[in-house]
Amino acid sequence: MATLPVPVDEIIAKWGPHKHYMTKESAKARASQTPDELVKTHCCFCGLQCGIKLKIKNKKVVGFEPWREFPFNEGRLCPKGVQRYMQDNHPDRLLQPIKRVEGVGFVPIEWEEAYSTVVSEIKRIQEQYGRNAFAMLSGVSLSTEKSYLVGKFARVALKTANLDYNGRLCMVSAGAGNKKAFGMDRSSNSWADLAHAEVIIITGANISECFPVLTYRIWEARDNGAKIIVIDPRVIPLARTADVHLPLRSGTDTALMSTMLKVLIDNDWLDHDFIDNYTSGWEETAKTIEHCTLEWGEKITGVPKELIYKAAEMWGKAKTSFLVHARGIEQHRKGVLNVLSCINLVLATGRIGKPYCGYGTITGQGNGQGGREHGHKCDQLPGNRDIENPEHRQIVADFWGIPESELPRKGLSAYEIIDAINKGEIKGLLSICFNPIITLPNNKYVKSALEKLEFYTGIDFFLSETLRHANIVLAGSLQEEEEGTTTTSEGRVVRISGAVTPPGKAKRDIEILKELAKRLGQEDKFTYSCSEDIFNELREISKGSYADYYGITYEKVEKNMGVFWPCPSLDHPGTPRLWEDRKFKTNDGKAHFNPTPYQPPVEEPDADYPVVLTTGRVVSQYLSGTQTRRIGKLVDIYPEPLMEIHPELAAKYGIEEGDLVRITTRRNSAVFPANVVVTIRKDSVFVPYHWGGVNAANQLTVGLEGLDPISKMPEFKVCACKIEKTGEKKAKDSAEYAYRSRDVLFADGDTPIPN
Ligand SMILES: Nc1nc2c(c(=O)[nH]1)N[C@H]1C(S)=C(S)[C@@H](COP(=O)(O)OP(=O)(O)OC[C@H]3O[C@@H](n4cnc5c(=O)[nH]c(N)nc54)[C@H](O)[C@@H]3O)O[C@H]1N2
Ligand SMILES: Nc1nc2c(c(=O)[nH]1)N[C@H]1C(S)=C(S)[C@@H](COP(=O)(O)OP(=O)(O)OC[C@H]3O[C@@H](n4cnc5c(=O)[nH]c(N)nc54)[C@H](O)[C@@H]3O)O[C@H]1N2
Ligand code: SF4
Ligand SMILES: [Mo]
Repeated sequence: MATLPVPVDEIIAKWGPHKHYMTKESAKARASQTPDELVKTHCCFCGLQCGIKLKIKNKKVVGFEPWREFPFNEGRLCPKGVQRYMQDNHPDRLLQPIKRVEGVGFVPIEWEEAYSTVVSEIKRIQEQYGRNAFAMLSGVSLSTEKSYLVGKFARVALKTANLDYNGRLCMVSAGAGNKKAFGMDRSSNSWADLAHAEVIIITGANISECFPVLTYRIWEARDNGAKIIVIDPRVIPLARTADVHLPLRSGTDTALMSTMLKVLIDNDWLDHDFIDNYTSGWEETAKTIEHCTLEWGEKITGVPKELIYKAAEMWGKAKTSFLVHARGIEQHRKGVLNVLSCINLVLATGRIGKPYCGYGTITGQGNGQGGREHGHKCDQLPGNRDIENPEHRQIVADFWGIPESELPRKGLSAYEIIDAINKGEIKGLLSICFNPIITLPNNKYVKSALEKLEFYTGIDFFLSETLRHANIVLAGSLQEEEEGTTTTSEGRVVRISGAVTPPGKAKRDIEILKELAKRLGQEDKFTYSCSEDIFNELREISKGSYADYYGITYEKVEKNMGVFWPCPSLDHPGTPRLWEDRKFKTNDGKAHFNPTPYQPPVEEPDADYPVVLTTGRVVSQYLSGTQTRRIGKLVDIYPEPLMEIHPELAAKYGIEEGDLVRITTRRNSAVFPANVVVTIRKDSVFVPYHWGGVNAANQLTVGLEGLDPISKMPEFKVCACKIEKTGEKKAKDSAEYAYRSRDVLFADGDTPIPN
């Protein structure tokens, strides 16, 4: 279904330029108000989940104060954390449900009409095409309670197998790697250990921009004498002060890690005791890298062999070390192999499960950790249980009061759901906390899927670009409008406070899901009176599982400012450092080495598409930008997507700063202003992906063929492109441009409607 056309100029005439929304002055005026109350909670953005105090005045969030006692961030916040409160009371907030009326636009409706239409459409589609023809997409900006509830709602009320979540774009390669190697999916240590490690490898993680508050732990480590190794095709801010920076070509991480491991073997910088007693698979893995000489590594990765050797020597000779990575190595067709190649390096030197020794992926979204444990993945049940395991199925079915045979089996992953919609196999969709038209790769395919749906509804507090395609949008709640918990990237369960109530007629997400479940005939399975009831159910259900929350209660979390899972009993203190007992959760109780043969990316540069395109983030914008592109001050920092390009590559194409450049891949073309910087490889360009429509980086990225065969994660980090100057220059007022472009969907002319 196409979105309804309203010219952009009309929108601007009605809503004004973006500064109309939240000016610096109004922000200042708000911040200076004396609050009635300060509520301790956590940032709604990245996985670090910094502690913050929200200022409440007249039952509204009007500002923030640092929460200095919270042990991770000790009051520190990044630009997004500082500005997040401006989403509250934002004029774009959805204040009641809206429905699409062809030829008119979206019109406000009452909840009764919204609920009854949604439920009758769900029933119609499932009766006509089968239960699995109605799918659900979810997200892990949601609290753990909401994530758990979504999993139960989809399986028990919707009775569909086709539920998946946005962690499919984010956490799943690391999750699958962790499970293969350790039998459990959590980073091994709290960040406190990082500050005392002798050597730190940071690969594919732009910590300064994406996890800004973690930077101070790295600085602390450096003050303590640590050597820092950064692996990234760009000279990211941390690389500028690193001891070694390995500027590898995107998509070559296993080659780099295997070459480093070979150096460790050749120099016998190995922990034989650990390898012999606590691991399996070493001989086989070591054999597969015999050919990975420094010369081979240099050829594949483009990193000088001396640098690879230097990094391996630093790592090899250290007594304590920490390796962290994020999406730079994970968002690849071989993301799981990349993760395993990092784990091999850690295991070979036995530096895990000891003080100041650790390994971990830095979770992305606010609840990237908690949300990936409790069952809204297509192959997972709560407690990180396996939906195809008969024993696991029985435990969960018994808790939910349904026969095991009625519990749906493994469904399609996020992008496969889009594919199935395009193929006509899925006809209806309910989304919550996901904006796939901006964030899934080759997004033309996402748009065509949305146009094919017979019925689409979603729950959000803003009208996202994806929801502009919906039939009905249900006005939901911000993080601070509902009690709950999240689990930080360290594995620490923390409390989210319901500081305020949703504005207007908007409702809490949990209330919406409960009401839909009731109308689908399952009221007795969703009788929670508060978020804590949901948490208590998931505590019980997770008992004895791979993600054991049983011993964690709201009271304990509040008292201790967080509890690390696993926490199997009420008197258990929680587990900040994993594996001290060397008892891994794999079938043989050992940590597993895995062979990680080098495979090239789906697209290598060639004569037609000679340049490597990689995508990622900037500090002031968050994910699809639905939230951060509405906060004027964050827009001012970085108003529109720019294409980073090295001066030498730019010169080859006659490109100068501010020139508009057309990037073309095998899927599509898009135009971005050039940002000529020396901080990127000479064969690559980088574009951040937080914008929609003509500015979406995901017009260009590799779709279905780039999915990792194990994790189904897309290959966002590498594809082949060609670049050319358009002959035009960047718009003068980029803030105005940013506002306009926010509302232009696709180059083919269709435009959205205002809220
Ligand atoms: N400001 C901001 N912070 C965020 C977010 C946000 O949107 N904005 N999102 C949050 C979320 S959900 C996530 S997942 C995280 C993401 O956090 P990160 O993964 O740190 O962020 P990215 O920018 O996606 O990618 C990281 C780096 O990978 C590098 N890279 C590209 N290709 C390769 C490769 O092949 N190998 C290696 N080794 N590196 C490569 C890029 O140059 C980039 O610097 O950030 C979280 N924090
Ligand atoms: N090219 C490229 N694409 C990428 C990436 C990349 O590096 N490059 N990174 C990928 C990664 S790591 C990620 S995590 C994804 C993110 O992709 P998405 O999850 O699609 O992005 P979000 O902006 O988080 O979209 C979430 C939506 O949920 C809403 N929302 C937030 N909190 C709540 C809540 O509590 N309740 C409700 N009801 N709604 C809520 C927001 O308003 C927003 O509209 O993008 C991926 N896409
Ligand atoms: S570092 Fe992450 S959690 Fe902390 S304030 Fe910034 S966005 Fe929020
Ligand atoms: Mo993410």
